[in-house]
Amino acid sequence: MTKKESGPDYIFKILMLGDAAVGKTSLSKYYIENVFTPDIRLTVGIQFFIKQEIIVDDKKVKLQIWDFGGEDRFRIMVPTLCLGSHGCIFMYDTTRPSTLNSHHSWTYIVKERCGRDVPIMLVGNKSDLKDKRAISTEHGIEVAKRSGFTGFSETSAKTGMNIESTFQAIAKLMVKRMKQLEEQDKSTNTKPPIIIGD
Ligand code: G3D
Ligand code: MG
Repeated sequence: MTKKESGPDYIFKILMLGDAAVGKTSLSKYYIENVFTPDIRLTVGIQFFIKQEIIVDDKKVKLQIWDFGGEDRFRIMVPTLCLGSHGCIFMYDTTRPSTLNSHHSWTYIVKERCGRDVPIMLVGNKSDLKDKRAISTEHGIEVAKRSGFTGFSETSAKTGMNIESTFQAIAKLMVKRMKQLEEQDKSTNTKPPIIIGD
């Protein structure tokens, strides 16, 4: 008899946010397919990616990656997209400082809508473009600390650098948060039901 496959312990929704052309779609695609596709057109609205299974602290985790288009006219959708999100990656382009400066308006909405304890990673992409770099790693870390991000990393959707470890890191933070919520639930749920009218 073959052993029945069990499903994931957790299914997490991760929101990819950031200005247009910072590399959100390229990074998501690389993570799912391990390829860099240079001719990705500007994402319109929203695109979904599914990572079937990763293992985090002995838990099976499935990731739904919601890749937001980033165009200003779609910004109005973000508060709604935040509903039910377990984590968020805010991406900027290490060669364009304006893309880091815009994080305030995005992360404000995420914290308001998803909850203050939802993990948000700050991710500087295009780190392969060494000659064009305009934001140092140190500055990125400083902004992450100052602005209340849960984590920081630098990636390249071209070489694949740090992509696996970035998603693994946010998944670990989300598992930790879920375990904490489950514990809280247990401790507040110890009273047995009362039958009225007996
Ligand atoms: P977005 O989804 O945030 O809008 P895209 O960004 O993934 O569409 O990427 C925008 C452009 O940046 C694309 O170039 C893509 O190939 C390129 N890009 C994305 N990530 C990286 C990276 O890490 N390194 C380098 N060198 N380029 C990257 P084109 O020219 O196709 O518009
Ligand atoms: Mg895109």
